[in-house]
Formats: sequence, structure tokens, C-alpha cells
Amino acid sequence: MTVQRTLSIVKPDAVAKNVIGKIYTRFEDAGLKIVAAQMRQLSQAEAEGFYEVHKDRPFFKDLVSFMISGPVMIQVLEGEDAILKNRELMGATDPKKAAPGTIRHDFAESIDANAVHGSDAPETAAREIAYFFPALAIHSR
Ligand code: RTP
Ligand code: MG
Repeated sequence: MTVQRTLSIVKPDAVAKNVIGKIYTRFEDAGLKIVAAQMRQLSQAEAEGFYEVHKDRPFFKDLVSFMISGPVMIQVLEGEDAILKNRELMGATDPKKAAPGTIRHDFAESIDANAVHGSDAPETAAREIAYFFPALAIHSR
């Protein structure tokens, strides 16, 4: 077990549904600490850069349009096995396949509007945290 940090985004659908607090409670109840946070309206270039790994996928254009359709809440979560723990809290990418009690099952409507993003590995977590947060803005105490 190691203490890790992971990048989490509450996507525009969940911000519009007014469930940021309910999602934060899931993180807190699982022992994940919010050590940095910012609410932002992403620009198209920022969203494209963030999801660059998917740029050749058929859903890329719709994904970017969705991510800039309204404000997002971006946070760094810290805790034991934070990357995997957050992915477990999120549930499957498609909310219809997500287990009951997961964030996507409980708050999301579709694979396009699926409430949350979470880094999927230590390398992507490091890249994604650096993408949105200058290192010194993180508070871990
Ligand atoms: P995320 O990156 O947002 O945390 O989601 P994920 O790891 O569960 O899924 P990923 O494969 O990384 O895909 C990123 C986002 O693209 C949308 N997507 N649409 N229509 C489709 O087949 C499809 N596949 C993926 C989803 O909104 C997904 O969260
Ligand atoms: Mg992903």
C-alpha cells in the first residue's frame, strides 16, 4: 500500500445536477483527501490537450464538446491506493454497466455524460495533475 495522488474531474453533467458535494462525500468516506481543487470552464484547447491520448478515437470530438459544455470541478485526491480506489468509486465508464453504489451508477446518464473522470495509472495521474495544478498549489496536511 502506498499513498498516491490522482486527478479527478466532476464533469459538466454532474456540476449541472448540483451533486459536487455528494461526490466529494464519496471521496471523503473512502479515505481520500481533497488536497487541491479548482472550478473551471475549460477552453477547447485545454480539453483537447487533456484528452490527447484519445485524439484518434471516434468519440474524441463529442468528448471535447461535452467537457467544454459547462464548468467542471477539478481536484487532486490523496490517499492509500488513491488511483485504484477512485476508479472503484467511479464505476464502469458506461453508467449502465456500473455497479450500484458507484458514482456513475448513481449520478450519470450515459457513456458520454458520465459524471466523473479519474486518472487510470500512476503515469497518467502525474501528467494530469501537472496539467491542471502547479506543484506548489497542493496542500497535503
Ligand atoms: P475518464 O478518462 O473520463 O475517467 O473515463 P474512462 O477512463 O472510464 O474512459 P476512457 O476510455 O478513458 O474514455 C474517456 C471518456 O470518453 C468517453 N467515451 N465514450 N462512446 C464511447 O464509446 C466512449 N468511450 C469513451 C467517456 O465519456 C469516457 O469517460
Ligand atoms: Mg480514461
